[in-house]
Amino acid sequence: MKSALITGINGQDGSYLAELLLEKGYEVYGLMRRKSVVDYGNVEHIKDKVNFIYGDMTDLVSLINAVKVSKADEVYNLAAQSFVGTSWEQPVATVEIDGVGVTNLLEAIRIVKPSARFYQASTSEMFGLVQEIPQKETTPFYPRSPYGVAKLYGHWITKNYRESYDLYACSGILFNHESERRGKEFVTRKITDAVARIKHGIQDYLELGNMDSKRDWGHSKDYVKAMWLMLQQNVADDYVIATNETRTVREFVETAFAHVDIKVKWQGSGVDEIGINEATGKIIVKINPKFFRPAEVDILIGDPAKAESKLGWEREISFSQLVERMVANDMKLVEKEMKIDQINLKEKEIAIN
Ligand code: NAP
Ligand code: G4F
Repeated sequence: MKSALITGINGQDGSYLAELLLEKGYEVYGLMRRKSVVDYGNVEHIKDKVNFIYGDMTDLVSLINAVKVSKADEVYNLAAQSFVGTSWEQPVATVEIDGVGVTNLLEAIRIVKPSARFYQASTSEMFGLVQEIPQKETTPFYPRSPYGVAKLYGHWITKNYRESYDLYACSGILFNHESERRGKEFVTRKITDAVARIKHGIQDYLELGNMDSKRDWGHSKDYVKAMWLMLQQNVADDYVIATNETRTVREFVETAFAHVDIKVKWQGSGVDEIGINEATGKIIVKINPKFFRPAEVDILIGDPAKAESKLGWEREISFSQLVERMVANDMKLVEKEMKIDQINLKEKEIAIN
């Protein structure tokens, strides 16, 4: 039985990867940060099948321990301060986790088990101010956020350890991938959650920043398969994982509302742009400048040709299916929340009477 260590196991990708590796018969170990209230996040449903190890990417000792305890054949480094917006508010923490943290983990592997295969979660955010369209493995990098800069360090240190110490170390340059498990601060989940609340009449409108920025959006479940494939090759290499399609945030908004039969009509421009429910005339989308970033990545579109030909990777979930799944999931969650609120209200009324 192979053993795998996943950092960031309770995040979006960590949870899908853990499910995939368990299906394949791996012994799965997950590195998790200690919290004041125990919270398994996205792996609550499989917590009895995973071996958890407490640790932190900024603590080398804890990583040495994790590699020792897990005796991992494969190490997937998915842990990160992954929200681009926060990286301007916490630039130092971001580089310590997303940059130096990668060196810590590579050192732990080099010291304890150099035969372990290593996956680094690199990102299309490293392309930033894009130098080529579409972006591929050879496209020059130009990061536009402290997050992008920190991840670029993680990317290069992975390559450097591969070349310096002959470690089997790969970077997957993954473009945006979302899911029903995506954090609600990311634009896609923020939109699908708001769509469900607006449809159910418990939220009036959705506030967004730059709706013109374009992203190449896939589903996390498809992308974790690529991570696994990268560690099953004869030679370690880096790969772009993307859909080769790009859409604006505005198009995502329109598609999400369309899944609950609401047609959005746009009026105005810039910060005065609004989205109106065509059927009711109500404003359902507004711009709030606080969601604009100090520097923006205007367009991302990746070319996954190398991964398709060398790894045999292909995505299965289309853009429309991705949005449909996210909206359907949030509709269910909001309905559940409303039912609980009703029960609580009834119980309060009974107690008062
Ligand atoms: P996510 O949901 O935010 O998960 C990040 C995970 O990292 C969480 O489990 C978090 O744990 C953990 N973590 C944060 N700081 C840590 C620390 N100091 N020590 C140990 N663990 C720590 O992110 P995701 O979407 O699954 O992404 C997975 C990886 O892929 C990240 O490295 C991200 O930067 C990268 N990536 C993501 C995308 C995308 O579109 N999703 C694209 C390209 C690359 P807590 O619960 O304790 O916070
Ligand atoms: O959903 P986002 O926050 O994702 P972003 O910045 O593209 O980063 C994600 O993808 C990267 C891969 O390229 C990952 F490495 C990273 O970890 C993360 O998973 O924002 C997407 C776009 C941006 O252009 C942002 O300015 O949406 C725009 N946007 C417009 N209004 C908004 C909002 N983003 C957020 N989060 N919230 C808004 O209200």
